[in-house]
Amino acid sequence: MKIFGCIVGLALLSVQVSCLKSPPGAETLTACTNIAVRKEVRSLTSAEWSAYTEAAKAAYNDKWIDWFGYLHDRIAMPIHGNSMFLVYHRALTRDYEKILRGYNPSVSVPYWNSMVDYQKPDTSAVLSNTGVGGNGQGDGGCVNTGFASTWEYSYPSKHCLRRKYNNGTGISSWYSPEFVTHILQSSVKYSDICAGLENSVHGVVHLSLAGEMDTMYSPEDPAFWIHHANIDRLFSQWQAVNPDERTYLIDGVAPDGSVMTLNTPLVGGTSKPAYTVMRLGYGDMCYTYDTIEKATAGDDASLLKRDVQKCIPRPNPATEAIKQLPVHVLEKFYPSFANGTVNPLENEMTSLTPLHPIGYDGTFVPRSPNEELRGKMPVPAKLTAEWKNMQNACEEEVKELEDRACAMVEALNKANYLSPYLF
Ligand SMILES: [Cu+2]
Repeated sequence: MKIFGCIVGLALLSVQVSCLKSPPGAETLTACTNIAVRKEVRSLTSAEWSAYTEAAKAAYNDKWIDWFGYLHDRIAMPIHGNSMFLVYHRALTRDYEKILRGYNPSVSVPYWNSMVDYQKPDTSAVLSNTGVGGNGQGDGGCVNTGFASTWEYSYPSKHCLRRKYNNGTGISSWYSPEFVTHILQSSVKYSDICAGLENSVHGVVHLSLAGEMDTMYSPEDPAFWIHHANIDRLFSQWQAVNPDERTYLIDGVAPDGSVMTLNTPLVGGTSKPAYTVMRLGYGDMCYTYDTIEKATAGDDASLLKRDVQKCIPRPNPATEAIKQLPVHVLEKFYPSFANGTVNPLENEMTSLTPLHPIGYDGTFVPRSPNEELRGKMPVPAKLTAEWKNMQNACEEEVKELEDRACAMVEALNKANYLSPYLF
């Protein structure tokens, strides 16, 4: 009888058995005794942020950043445009985190929730002097702000840290929390969430920051790691919505064109099979995310703080707004909101306090059609031909996703939905 990984619980008169489907080999992965919690980069204390940047600087001085740029470049083809993408980048980000923890064991890689910056990414505090720095300057396009402003790399040849925003001094719109919520709720298979994230948030942030970020040695930009921690967070949340089914769910195409399985070896200097990185908190994957902790601790993510005057929980205006969309829009884009089964983990409308909260008393007032104060949701930037080529992306898959993003924005604007993340 196989009881490993099963949680046996009594529910009323019936016995409910919830069983994680773990593959052969996974039983050798031991539970971590210490689990690091990755937090949003803006929610770190200044001491936590400076510990992180000091560890990153030490890794830079020891040429680790050059190494990661070289490694990622050398294996660029097998790790993008197929089902290796999420699992490989999870392993890579964890390897980087372990290097940093060698300098300071208290450090974790923070994640950058770039979705909340989607309307005007260049104004994000993350891209400022107190964060990872901003746009490159002058002919060389060297970044002269942020903690890596003096960094120089030797791979592929001697150069500074470069960025070149895709709109000159600005950056075109990114993917919104609304769209990522859609991806989280509508992805059924591993290959859905893998391609959905790779070709939306992942690609657009990379190519619009440009400089190092639209090359295959992009790990040389410190933005790479906090961006990939965010992609991994979304993958982890999607898994955690239904751990029994999704922890070890994998499908799609492997780098060699065969079917991706849990035993497909991760590429890039390791022959470890994919199953070794599927379950957070086990084996080498000794970390989690603050959003997962909050959701599983029973914090009702649909509620923000208490209303101080009335002493009652205050509904999250972001979630309230989206729930009031017409039923046909909900059914098309937000199946879990439509059928009332939403799990906080598949609702990105709650992971960070909206920049511009509305309806604090809990009543949501839709924007009137002629209200000029707030803009309509912008359509996210599209992947460029060069990017798709470099990433080995499936043209039809990308087009389907971008059309869906466009249709979602149109439907929400038509319903006079007011995104709390718009200026
Ligand atoms: Cu990559």
